[in-house]
Amino acid sequence: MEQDGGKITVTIVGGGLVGALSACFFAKRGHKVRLYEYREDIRTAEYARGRSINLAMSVRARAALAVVGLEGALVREHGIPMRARMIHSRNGERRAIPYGTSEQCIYSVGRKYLNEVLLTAAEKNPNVELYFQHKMVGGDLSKGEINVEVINSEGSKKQMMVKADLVIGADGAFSSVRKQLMKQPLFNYSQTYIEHGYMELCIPPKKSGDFAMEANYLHIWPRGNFMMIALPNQDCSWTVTLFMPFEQFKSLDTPQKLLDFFNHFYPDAVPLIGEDRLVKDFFESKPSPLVSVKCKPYHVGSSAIIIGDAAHAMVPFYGQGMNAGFEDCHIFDNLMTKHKNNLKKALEEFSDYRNPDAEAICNLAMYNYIEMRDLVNHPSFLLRKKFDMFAHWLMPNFWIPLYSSVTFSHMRYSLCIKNREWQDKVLHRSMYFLSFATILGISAVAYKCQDTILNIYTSMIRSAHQYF
Ligand code: FAD
Ligand code: EGU
Repeated sequence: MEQDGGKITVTIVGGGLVGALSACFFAKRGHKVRLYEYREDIRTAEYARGRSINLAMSVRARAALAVVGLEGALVREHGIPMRARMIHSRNGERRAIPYGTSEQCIYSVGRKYLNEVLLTAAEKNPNVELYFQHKMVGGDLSKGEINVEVINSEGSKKQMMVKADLVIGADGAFSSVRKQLMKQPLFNYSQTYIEHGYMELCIPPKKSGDFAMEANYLHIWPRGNFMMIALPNQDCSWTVTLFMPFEQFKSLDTPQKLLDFFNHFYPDAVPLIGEDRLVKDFFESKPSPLVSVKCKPYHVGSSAIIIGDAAHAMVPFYGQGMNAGFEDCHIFDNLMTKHKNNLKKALEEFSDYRNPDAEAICNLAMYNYIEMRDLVNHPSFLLRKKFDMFAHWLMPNFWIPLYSSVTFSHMRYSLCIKNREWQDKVLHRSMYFLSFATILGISAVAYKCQDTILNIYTSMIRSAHQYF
């Protein structure tokens, strides 16, 4: 291995959120980094409409950003805090449900801005080189080699081979690096598409330039088999994401059907989006699919690893995809320190340690998707939510609801599930105990007051006799 004084060369595939952050981490360690991104540079591109326009960021992502010194600039100065959910009913009623204590909040951050700041921060290091319009098309990961296709301005393509000590695959849910990993023996892989797709719409600012809805909330319109969610943007607009089965998207094939649908299910949103804008945005875009991907292991020998969505794409119903991806970077950085840049050990431990957690959050997100569809309005589900909040308020360090441990703690995702299972057990046992105690109590009272009960009973029978 060509290591001089512990310094290695790293090839990063993918300049999205996780790839760009990972470049910052490796640059900070003093390694030589080359990053290859398929798209053009979003900082100079004229028009770039990516996936979701803004994202909910919580403590896991923030902790990772803090290590590379970007937490303040990106989150506390740019992000818009969301302290509660605002639930919109069909009849126009709104109800706020706080996330936790007054300090606990999540932040809405613009994806493009986040990506730009991360790329610029990475590029500030003299040991980082960014290559845009460079597409990874193959390679031999066990040798640290990748083949890159360069699309130059005339549109002609050229291939070259890039070799490094370590290849990081941060190329998203449809990862090309993962495609190479699939050739490894004993590599496990599964992917699931859900029947829902998503489409992004927009609520523009008011004429006065202000937010059209209360800012500092994550707005939700739950409607059983479909839902809408809105996050605030820096320019006082809202990005609204509509989640719905593809079949249903297809059935809304005329402006009238679309407006009827919205007036029926989201009446309060129609004037906010505006009828013309709604029709225009809806028919100009098409719904995007949502995929969940699990695989194992994440590495090849001592020369390649996948992180972020490439390793664990999930459905967005926990708002944790990017948080988990940033946490990957953070954990890998700690492992490099722990193993003194020994790649073999760091890669092995990363796969072993991270896989159960990545699969846990994929499962939680998928479970939430099912819950959102089927349970939101179920009384026992709401009761449990209320109980969890109350118990957490009573014993903040003892009873931590599932979403709190996921969103506001650094607890391993797999432990968040274990914690929940423990709580379920305690609750079920207390229920049994409570019903048993109630029956026992009633019997005891009845036994103690036999005579009185008997007296009342006989006098009732006597008085009843008068009427015959
Ligand atoms: P990506 O962002 O997909 O980046 C991959 C990059 O690799 C891209 O730039 C791509 O061009 C490049 N690339 C791909 N193939 C190649 C190749 N062969 N060669 C070179 N480059 C390549 N997460 C949250 O934490 N909070 C949220 O609120 C949230 N909301 C979401 C809402 C929706 C609708 C969706 C779909 C996702 C949401 N997520 C959220 C998840 C989040 O978007 C992802 O987890 C995150 O973008 C993953 O980052 P990444 O860098 O791994 O992948
Ligand atoms: C989906 C799409 C509310 C952004 C899950 C909550 C999401 C986000 C929730 C999207 C929901 C759902 C949680 C956060 C967050 C909630 C969470 C989901 C951000 C259980 C841009 N989810 N999301 N849960 O609690 O923990 O508010 O596209 F509607 S943030 Cl589906 Cl905390």
